Amino acid sequence: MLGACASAMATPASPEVSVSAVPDAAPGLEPGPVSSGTFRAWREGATAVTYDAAAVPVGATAEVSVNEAAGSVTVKAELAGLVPGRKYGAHLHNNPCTADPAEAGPHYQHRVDPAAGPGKPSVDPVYANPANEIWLDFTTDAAGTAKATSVQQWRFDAARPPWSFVLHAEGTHTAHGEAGTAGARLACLTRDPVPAYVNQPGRG
Ligand SMILES: [Cu+2]
Repeated sequence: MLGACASAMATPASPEVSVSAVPDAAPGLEPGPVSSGTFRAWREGATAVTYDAAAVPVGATAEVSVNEAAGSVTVKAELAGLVPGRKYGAHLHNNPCTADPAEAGPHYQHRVDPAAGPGKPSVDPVYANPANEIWLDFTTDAAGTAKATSVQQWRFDAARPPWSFVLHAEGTHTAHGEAGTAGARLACLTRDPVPAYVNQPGRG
């Protein structure tokens, strides 16, 4: 299944690279608690883009909500307009969406895999697992809708919050050497930004 990793392999997976890319994309902003969008082909400024309209049709929708509490985070995704009865992989990734699916970067990791780096995604199940990353894999119902939830006993690092929700062609793999990979990147939703002080009262 290593061929399925192709897009991830091309990703700048270094945390340093990803973090430095975010302030340019959204100066003074951080991802807000609820983000939604309608998938379209890429256009400048798009926040919901489909890279494969056969698998994520134009007009399909996604909403992602992030609820951070003391010592925990709950992420919920709701989707509609997808291919009925189809399995998709889905995760939160580090960077906002662009015209290039790879630019969403690697998965957000609570404990960052020290072996990962540019062109070298984290495929070690010690780090690439659904307790250390936000996996939201789902199978659509007969109407093409789905819901998924991930609950973690940790919070996002405010210095490097996950900026995107990416849909993949396959369910997420778990074996060593391919853990976290899920085939081609089909679509991407950038989380809606809010001023950084909104969620940090001490800075307001
Ligand atoms: Cu992913």
